[in-house]
Amino acid sequence: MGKSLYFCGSIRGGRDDAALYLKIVEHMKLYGKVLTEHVASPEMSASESTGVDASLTTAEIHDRDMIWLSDCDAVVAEVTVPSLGVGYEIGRAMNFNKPILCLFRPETGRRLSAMIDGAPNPSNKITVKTYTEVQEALNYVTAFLSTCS
Ligand code: 6K6
Repeated sequence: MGKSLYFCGSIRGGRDDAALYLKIVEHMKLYGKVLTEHVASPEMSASESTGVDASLTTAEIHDRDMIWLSDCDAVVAEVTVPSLGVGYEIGRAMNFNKPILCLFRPETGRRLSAMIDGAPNPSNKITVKTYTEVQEALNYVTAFLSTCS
């Protein structure tokens, strides 16, 4: 059976990388079901509530996403565009002891939060990888999901 996967990407933090999220999510779908596919949808907007989630309250979105996060096999987060929601999901996923891959593009000139960059250590399952081209990110996703149970 395929894995259950959780993708994190900025929504209200800004949609600059939405096209990139779509490529990562499409690649993740080779390995299992991506529960949060809507995060990569071109219709998802930073300023409006659109799509299937439009009728949900923020509490319903939060509680549903936390159930998915607690049930998933692995988490992939694109962290280049800073997002409170993504940071929150990563922290919660660490508490659930989930394997987490964070992907960051330093060439944008952004500096990754020390709370994410400094999180990996031998006692947890979070990894941070930097990349330039999307293919590098997809290769990291392949390697990561091949090792997750
Ligand atoms: C719709 C439009 C704006 O905000 C919404 C609410 N809809 C959401 N639906 C599903 N997941 C969400 C929503 N808002 C945030 N998230 C979760 O937080 C996603 O899983 C993303 O990984 C992350 C984005 O957080 P922000 O702080 O950038 O919005």
